[in-house]
Amino acid sequence: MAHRVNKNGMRFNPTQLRKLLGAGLLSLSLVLFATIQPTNAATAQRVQVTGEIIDTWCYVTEIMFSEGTAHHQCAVWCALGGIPVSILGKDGKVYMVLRVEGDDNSVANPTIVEIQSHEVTVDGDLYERDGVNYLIVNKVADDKGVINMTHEDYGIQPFGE
Ligand SMILES: [Cu+2]
Repeated sequence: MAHRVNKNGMRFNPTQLRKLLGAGLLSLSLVLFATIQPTNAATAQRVQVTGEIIDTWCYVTEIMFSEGTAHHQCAVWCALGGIPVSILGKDGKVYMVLRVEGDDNSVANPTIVEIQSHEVTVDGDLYERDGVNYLIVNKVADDKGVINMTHEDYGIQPFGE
């Protein structure tokens, strides 16, 4: 059997060498993996946001008037259907809500469906990534209900019509 002798005079047979090489590659790849982790990962910023909970699909497409009482029914159905829910902040920014008060469901989240179209003030963690504002709502600090009375001008917008 062929043996190789290392600098310290230790002998390794091919199987031992393969095991050593394997362990070396494994630790090298672990080091590389740790090194190439993205360094620009978004860091959370504690924020308080006041604004209206909106249905992003109708907000973006403008297929139906997307705010206030006129849109409330549609907004609830859109949220239940899995359309991402956001807050249209009084600062003019849109915050995509990823989670509300520890609720793990981001789709058809019952907590957010119940406050759809409401004007709220929330405390949360803001992640700004590539131009998008993502918000993890830790607490709904104030809930004024649906106070944007748009149905007087636009009528009630039924879902799916
Ligand atoms: Cu809608």
